[in-house]
Amino acid sequence: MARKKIPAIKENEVTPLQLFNNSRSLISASRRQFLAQGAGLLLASGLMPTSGWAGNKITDYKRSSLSLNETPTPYEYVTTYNNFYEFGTSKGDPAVNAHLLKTKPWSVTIEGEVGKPGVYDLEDILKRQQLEERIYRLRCVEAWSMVVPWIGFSLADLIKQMEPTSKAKYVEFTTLYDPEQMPGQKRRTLKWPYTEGLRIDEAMNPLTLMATGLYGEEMPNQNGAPLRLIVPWKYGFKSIKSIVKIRLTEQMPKTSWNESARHEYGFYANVNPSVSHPRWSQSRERVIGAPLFTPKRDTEMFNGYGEQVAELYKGMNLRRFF
Ligand SMILES: Nc1nc2c(c(=O)[nH]1)N[C@H]1C(S)=C(S)[C@@H](COP(=O)(O)O)O[C@H]1N2
Ligand SMILES: [Mo]
Repeated sequence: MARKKIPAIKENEVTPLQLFNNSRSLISASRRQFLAQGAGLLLASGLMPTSGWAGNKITDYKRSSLSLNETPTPYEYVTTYNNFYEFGTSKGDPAVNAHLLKTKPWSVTIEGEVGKPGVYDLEDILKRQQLEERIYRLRCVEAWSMVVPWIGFSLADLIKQMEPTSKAKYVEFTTLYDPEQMPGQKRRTLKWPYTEGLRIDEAMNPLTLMATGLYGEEMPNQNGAPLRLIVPWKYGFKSIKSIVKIRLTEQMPKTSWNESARHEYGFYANVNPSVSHPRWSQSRERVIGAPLFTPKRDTEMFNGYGEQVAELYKGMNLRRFF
């Protein structure tokens, strides 16, 4: 196979490539392995665009005591092994295609059972939030996981500012719908726009994060820029990306994955090693970016957050409400 040259890049696009070259967060073994495993082929072939990679540093954030004390998955894996069906269904597709998404300016509609509905500029929302870095494990329903230093703010703070009414029992989130920017939406892989939902007490839990960045930088598009949810005790699909609408409701909202296959993806989707997916076990998980031959990791109940969240599900049959 003929090898193409890496195209020349402009100065303002240089950050991600510098990351690869300087190996800021990498040991060379993991870099070699990354290249060997294919994501690097995208780079080598010049297919990896750089314009979708935010790269801008976030400076004003605190470190959170809620962080895991674990080494994060290398940046390359976090930003090239993604599920974001709006940009294609293969893991490498979002890193290649998500540069099509325009994330500035960005507005978020806040509506439903709130005292302060409206269409807000994300910039204005962010002025009122305290950003924190939280190292959380993302455990995908497909039985793999990664550890990511996310940056974001507590969803609870935003909800309080929205002044929920007494009828607010659930929160519904919606991703942007724009097939020109999100070409995966031209295919009916899921019902678009992608939607997700939480019960209000889950949304108000201090662990629940609205993320705007990772690894000290603004969120790369493929990871859900400019605003995504992270619910660390639930399977990854609950962590909806590129959010344009937050609606507080009295009824349980519909969710894209539940609608597409309700026997496989429940509304709760709590990480639970003892409740199998109909087509595979959930007892263990493949650690993305780990050295070759690393054994799978035992999946933990609630992804390890039982102490903080088990109370939310007291008396519920988690086999039935999966
Ligand atoms: N809008 C949208 N959000 C989404 C998805 C998606 O396809 N579309 N995939 C979900 C799934 S299945 C996972 S595992 C996580 C992946 O997040 P990451 O790419 O940052 O690892 O995003 C979730 N959020
Ligand atoms: Mo997932």
